[in-house]
Amino acid sequence: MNYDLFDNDNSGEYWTEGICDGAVVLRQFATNTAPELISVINLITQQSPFRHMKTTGGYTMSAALSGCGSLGWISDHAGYRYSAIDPTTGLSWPEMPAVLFELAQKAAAEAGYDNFTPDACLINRYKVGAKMSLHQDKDEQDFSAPIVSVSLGLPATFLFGGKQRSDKTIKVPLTHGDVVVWGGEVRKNFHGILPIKADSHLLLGEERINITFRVAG
Ligand code: MD3
Ligand code: FE
Repeated sequence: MNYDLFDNDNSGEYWTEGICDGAVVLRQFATNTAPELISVINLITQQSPFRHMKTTGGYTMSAALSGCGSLGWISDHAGYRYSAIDPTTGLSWPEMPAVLFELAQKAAAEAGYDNFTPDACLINRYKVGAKMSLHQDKDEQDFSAPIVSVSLGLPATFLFGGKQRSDKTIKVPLTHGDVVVWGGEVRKNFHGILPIKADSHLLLGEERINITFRVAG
């Protein structure tokens, strides 16, 4: 692991940890902007409310989903895909606020991806006990672009696996303000989130929110 101290232009300190080729954690990169992120998420979810999607196997996901940007991720009888229309409202997803877009673009640039231009921003809400089982993200069109993820609120244990479900996993703790850039070699690796432990966070209470930015279309 390599640790380096930096300062972003919001005068917040952050440090980087390389997980492996293609995956880097920017610890505390989003801490300073977190209050602003939370307020825009509140506006987004007034327009496109959190909902529990069904898996193709018929299970209801314990994490609730919303999103913004020109594309959002949906799941129904026909399977998983990106859609320009939010099926819950019948309308477009809310526009991606500049504070979200700019945070994602800056984080990607830190990891060596210039001009990252996400068209989908998925917002996952985990209450205590919610989890995300091991899966791959492969509904996007462009796998050369990285995924940028931002963790807010309660801490989580991220499970990071390999190309096959049965590959060994490592655990990566993610706390409020951490940003991870996943690209290249690991873009299609299996990953998941262990059940969120009971606790309370000063800004978000008994919740964890994860924001992921993708080039989906
Ligand atoms: C590694 N979300 O929305 S974000 C998802 O914390 C998802 O809500 C988790 O997995 C969460 O699909 C994890 C980190 C993440 C996202 C995508 C990845 C890690 C990834 C794709 C490939 C490898
Ligand atoms: Fe995922």
